[in-house]
Amino acid sequence: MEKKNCLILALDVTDRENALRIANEVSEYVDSIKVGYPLVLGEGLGIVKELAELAPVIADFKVADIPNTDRLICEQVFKAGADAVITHGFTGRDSLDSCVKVAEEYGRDVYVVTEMSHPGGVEFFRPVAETIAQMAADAGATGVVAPATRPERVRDIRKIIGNDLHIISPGVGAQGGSAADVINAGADWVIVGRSIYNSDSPADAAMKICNDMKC
Ligand code: FNU
Repeated sequence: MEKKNCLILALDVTDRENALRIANEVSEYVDSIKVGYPLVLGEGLGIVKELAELAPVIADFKVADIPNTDRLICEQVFKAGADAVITHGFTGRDSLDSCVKVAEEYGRDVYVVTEMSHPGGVEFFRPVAETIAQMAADAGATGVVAPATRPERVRDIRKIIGNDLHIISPGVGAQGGSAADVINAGADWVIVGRSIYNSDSPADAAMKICNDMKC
């Protein structure tokens, strides 16, 4: 993904019409559009191809299965036109290797969740976040997902992965995080959903976040 605005749209609406309207309105401000279960379960995987005409698509399926199933999932995701996939890391190195291998075959990207951004994200992830980040680096992942709600954790994770891996960071706005703070802490991109797609003017909301970050 090319870095222009440091902003990724989390497009968690559930219908095609709204999805395409919002994506069109904000496309000049975002470097990528992240889709997940809400939209894909609502409209089918075909929506990925339509959105990919506007911006590279990150498929946030938090892939977390045995290596063979992970391989099958990643193949479907990349065949559908996604530029990147988000996987979990707690399933272990063999599962992650499987995703990275498919991504390499297709020339696509893999981001690995380290510690999640919501309050419950500290319960199980906190003690293993650094280990998962190190594994992501060792496995040759493109980058990691780390919480904008805890910029200090983004700083910790940056120390582990160095500058070769990217950090994409959700939790800005609706979850309480600040885009500028987490970019200053070492994130490459912020991922923003509700603050943009629930706004009366998604384009203005996206532009304001870009201006705040001065990325
Ligand atoms: P918004 N997301 C997240 N925290 O919020 N993929 C994580 O730790 C993580 C994520 C996603 O709060 C979440 O599913 F790994 O409305 C949603 O799509 O701005 C988006 O990031 C945040 O949406």
